[in-house]
Amino acid sequence: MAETVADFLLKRLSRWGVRRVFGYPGDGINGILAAFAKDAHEIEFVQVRHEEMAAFMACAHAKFTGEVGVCLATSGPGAIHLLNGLYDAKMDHVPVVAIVGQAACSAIGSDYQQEVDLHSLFKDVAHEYVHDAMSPVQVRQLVDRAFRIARCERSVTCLVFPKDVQEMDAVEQPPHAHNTAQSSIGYSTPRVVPTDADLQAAAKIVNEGKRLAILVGAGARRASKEVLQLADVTKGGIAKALLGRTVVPDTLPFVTGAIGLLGTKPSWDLMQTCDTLLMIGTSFPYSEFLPKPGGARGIQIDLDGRMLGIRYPTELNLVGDATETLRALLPLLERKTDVSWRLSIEEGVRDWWNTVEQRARTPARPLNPQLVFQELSPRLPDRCIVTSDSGSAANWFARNLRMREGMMASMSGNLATMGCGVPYAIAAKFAYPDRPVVAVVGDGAMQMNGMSELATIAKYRQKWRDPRLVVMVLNNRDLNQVTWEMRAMAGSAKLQASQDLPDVRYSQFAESIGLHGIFVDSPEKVAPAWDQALRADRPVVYEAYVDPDVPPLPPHITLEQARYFASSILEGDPNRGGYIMRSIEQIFPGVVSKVKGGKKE
Ligand SMILES: Cc1ncc(C[n+]2csc(CCOP(=O)(O)OP(=O)(O)O)c2C)c(N)n1
Ligand SMILES: [Mg+2]
Repeated sequence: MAETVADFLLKRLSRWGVRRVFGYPGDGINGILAAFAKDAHEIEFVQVRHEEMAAFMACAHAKFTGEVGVCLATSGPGAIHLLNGLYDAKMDHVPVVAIVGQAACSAIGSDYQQEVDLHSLFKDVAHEYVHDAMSPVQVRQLVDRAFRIARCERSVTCLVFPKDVQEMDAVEQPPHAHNTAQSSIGYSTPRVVPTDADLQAAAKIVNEGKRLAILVGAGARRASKEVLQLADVTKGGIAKALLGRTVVPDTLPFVTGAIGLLGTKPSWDLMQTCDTLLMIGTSFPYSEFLPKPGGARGIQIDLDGRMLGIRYPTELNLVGDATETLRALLPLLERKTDVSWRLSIEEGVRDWWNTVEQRARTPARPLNPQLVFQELSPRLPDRCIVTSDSGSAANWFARNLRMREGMMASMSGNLATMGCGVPYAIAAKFAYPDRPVVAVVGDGAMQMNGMSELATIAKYRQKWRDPRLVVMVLNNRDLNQVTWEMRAMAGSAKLQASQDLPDVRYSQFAESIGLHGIFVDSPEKVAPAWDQALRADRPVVYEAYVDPDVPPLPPHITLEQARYFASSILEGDPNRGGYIMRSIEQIFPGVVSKVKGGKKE
């Protein structure tokens, strides 16, 4: 039988190094699935529960491996389902190629079954490259370009294969003739370094400063050594954007940890008191957590020139790879001998870890969510990979977990979408079957999609050499992060209609599909349950039945926000009183009584 376009497509993907495609079938891609059934390639088809999960997994694969992630969906509904996961990849700047089916060319334009205008659908998310395969001659260059553009733009590209084209005879080698493209395989990452003059200018600014704050993001993840050398020479402190959590370990005394709403107090202090800010590979969005404009001299380094100079009015914006640029910059820097700034950072960091510990040990009903993270932190296995969903878990992931050297961690950064925690963990397990993986996920996200992806874990778990995959669910019966955002930002009471969640027994569900389930509803069970989960011979759902009234407060909560909290709760919040009031009072003594006074209670 002649080789089909679909056969050739898989062969070409193999040539691009693809070993795994995350997808879901449908008759719009039957030709491609038929090619998977043959043995002519070495690509594994991973079946998910929902196409959005396939896109999340492709995104996570790219984040954890640096390779291009690939997802596959059928025409119409399947293609539509991919979108959110693809936006996650686009917004966090990782390469993903989406392959989708389409109605046959012979039917397109007739309002045919499942015929959706895929160009319009993908025109934004895959704007770098979205094309239809209209002829077998074209397929080679389409695949080559989709991969090369995804790699060099670190973005999403999309290939659309009409059904009839998938089954046509392949043309491996387009004729050497007019109207053809002669494409090839391969992409090598270039060395991108600013000019000498720019490096000199950067060195001058750093040398003239006395108090350097270094902020690193995902773009610095391969520059750990250089970032640490920079901190050593300058005696600066290092804060980390969420996606840069593993650039430098939290075990170092001058690493202030996460920044932003989910961040730490020492990161806040670092930014408020520095005189020089050096941002490396980060597009951390919240400017209010950076120094006041004019308060510090700023330099930014990013591989993507479009991301420069948009978060802080930086004096110098350098296009460059983090590692290469720092290597070129380091010899130009003067070694600082005054360590007073460094010592003050270290003191703040020490105090902060004590605060975190204390907050985690504060009793709550029935369990303080912070304790679950606090006990996990020292138990995180070496080389583990941690994924976090969006929700209150992200706060504790950012603040309570001390990441050590050799670990990896990720989440949906710029899109901050719910539902990524479990699919990211699955992709991590496929990419590194010999490494333990821990996902921290809210109950809302579990109900949204995490529970169904547990079935994917049950389906594939035997493939993974190290059986350890723990999905920790924060069962707080609430869309808690938003509940708190409403209280803190808008001064609104909790709206039960939108915020309350059904109480579901996730641990029992896990057991019912062949995984282990552990239910934890009191402080003394937390640590032994982690020991059990991290020793288990199969994936585990660790269900923590926690108190929704523990506030994930921003590190530098303002007086105004504290007043908002207090007044919203007095205005008739169903969870008023108890822990919430105590925690506000702890941070701002007197606020509650003042607000109460104003309300004549
Ligand atoms: C797809 C999507 N829908 C809605 C939101 C807004 N959102 C952010 S966090 C959150 C609450 C998450 O609830 P849950 O998963 O239960 O975690 P919790 O905060 O309760 O720990 C919501 C609704 C979002 N980020 N993504
Ligand atoms: Mg919840």
